[in-house]
Amino acid sequence: MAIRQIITAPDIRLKQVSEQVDAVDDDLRALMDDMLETMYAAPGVGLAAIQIGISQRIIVMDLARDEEPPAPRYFINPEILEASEELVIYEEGCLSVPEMYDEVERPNKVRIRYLDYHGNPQEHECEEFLATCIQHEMDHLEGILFIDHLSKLKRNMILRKLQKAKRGQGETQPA
Ligand code: GNR
Ligand code: NI
Repeated sequence: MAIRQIITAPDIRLKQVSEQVDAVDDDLRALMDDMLETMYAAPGVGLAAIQIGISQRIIVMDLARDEEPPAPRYFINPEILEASEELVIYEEGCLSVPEMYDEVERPNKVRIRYLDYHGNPQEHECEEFLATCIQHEMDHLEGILFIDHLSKLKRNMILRKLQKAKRGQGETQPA
């Protein structure tokens, strides 16, 4: 297992639409193990493969509290089958938008279909924070960040701050 580097905005790689996974094999499971290790180290509650530069429709997540045993979840090729009309607001953050937080409104319940760690199809009804997280991660698969749900003014303010922070670190990632 290995910790991979997380890409931060602004970076054109985060805007890619990720590709469907066609085989859940040992190579893919090794990648998901690395993603989970990277997410735990960050620390974060979810990670999409594109955040480590891999443009495939893979998500890992763990919403267990600190005092609870780990509860890793893996979602491959996830699809939303149904979303509630009822919306809910959570304060979101993103490992690719470091140290920036803001409120985003999304459906409070989503029914999803996906392949699990073993490649078996699953259907699950997600609500509340799990529903928000899965939608946040599925946005990454479409090249969308939570800041894309904010006003243009707020988004540009955040992107300017992140760009400035990158210049300070002397980073040269594609904008
Ligand atoms: O660690 C994370 N916390 C979080 C908080 C509120 C809503 C979504 C998230 S996901 C984020 C990790 C991340 O960037 N996943 O893509
Ligand atoms: Ni994110």
